Amino acid sequence: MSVLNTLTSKEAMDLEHNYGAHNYHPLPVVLNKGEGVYVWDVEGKKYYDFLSAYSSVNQGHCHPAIVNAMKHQAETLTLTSRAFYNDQLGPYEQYITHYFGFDKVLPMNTGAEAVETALKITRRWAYQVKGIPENNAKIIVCKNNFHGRTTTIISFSNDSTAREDFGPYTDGFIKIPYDDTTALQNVLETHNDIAGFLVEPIQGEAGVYVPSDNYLKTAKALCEAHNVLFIADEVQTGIARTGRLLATCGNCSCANKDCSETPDVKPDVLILGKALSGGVYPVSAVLANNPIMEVITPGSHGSTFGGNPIAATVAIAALQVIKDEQLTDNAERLGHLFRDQLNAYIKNSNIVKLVRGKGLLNAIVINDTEDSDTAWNICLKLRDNGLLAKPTHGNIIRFAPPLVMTEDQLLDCVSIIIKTLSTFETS
Ligand code: IF1
Repeated sequence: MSVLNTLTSKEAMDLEHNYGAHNYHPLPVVLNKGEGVYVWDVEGKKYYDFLSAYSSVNQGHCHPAIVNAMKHQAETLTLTSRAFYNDQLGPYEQYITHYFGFDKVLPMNTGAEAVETALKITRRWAYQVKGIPENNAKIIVCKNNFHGRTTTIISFSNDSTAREDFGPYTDGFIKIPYDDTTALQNVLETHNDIAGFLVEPIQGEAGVYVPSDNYLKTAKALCEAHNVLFIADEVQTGIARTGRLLATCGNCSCANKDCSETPDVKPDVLILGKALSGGVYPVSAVLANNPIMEVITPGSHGSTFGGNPIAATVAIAALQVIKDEQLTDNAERLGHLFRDQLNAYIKNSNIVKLVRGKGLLNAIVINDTEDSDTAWNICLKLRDNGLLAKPTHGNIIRFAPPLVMTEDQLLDCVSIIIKTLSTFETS
């Protein structure tokens, strides 16, 4: 331990470079501590975290209620596998199904595993309930989606970096443009072998692309009319991130006053991950009602770690923090403040084209080409000025701080961002 604690940033980065596969290109900063909205690097410099581990740390770093739940359970019982019952899983299953308003949950670990689980449930439902002939079931997905990195999931990605030379790919997916209900309707009307429609309520990796107002509601209605399952991947958008408990804001328990302004969309299959644990442990889940979830029978799906006692106890604590600290409302309020402040700056800016997002899932689009290094350089400068963010698609910077931020902290962050951007203005 003492050796690790005395590493410099340079030494830590060299070790990762020499001994780790090169599957990432991290911003050069080496972190060793987090608390609330802050992280610290090994040299002791403090930063605002504006990525939140891709919206996992919504409840803030090392939230004491979540960490204490984990500590207590880690000292009591960690893993039994599902070969036996454990005393934490049942209460968690009851808690999370009541929390989101579904009959049943299937617990997994990572987001990609939960997406895979949803695809398997959807296909089985298509054969056993809808009556599609064997091996014919198709699932509609959207262009520029991001749902994870398993072989099947990258089969329906159109990001060449994520899929190149990993073939042969899995069949059975039909890709349509995002935010296009006409395209969805066309496919639904011309095919009778459609099992489901898998969609992100806001496309995160694509650059925080928020669809038009009635998109999800219309898409859900079309699915319903064609007896097709509406599958919402809320791995990134869920758990208060967008100023709603869920970005689809279905039959949820969110106390948001503005909730009725957004059309209610209740997914048939809901996929959660990331912030379901507040970022302390890999916990994901698929929720559905009985007529769908009952297609899963013993032996047809599972995972050694899925539904383990630590995950169960941690997830209850993480969901309870969302309610206790009213993080949905905070994300909504601070999101408006953030976009208002940046929009005021953008009026006179030639380096930033626009800011978009919902709640505290936002992005700015830099006025340069996708292959330019401007956004990367801005992120390096933001780091120097004490705020960590990461570019996506070259010219877009995502801003997703923990939802426990205060208004004063947010205004401090806005001034760091504006101070940084202004050094890139060409005028
Ligand atoms: C990486 C992005 C975020 C997701 C949705 C499933 C998963 C993710 C909607 C899979 C994961 C991640 C993974 C991370 C980068 C990241 C990401 F930039 F790619 F788009 F969050 F913004 N569905 N998103 O966003 O979850 O298996 O990773 O637990 O490095 O791949 P996972």
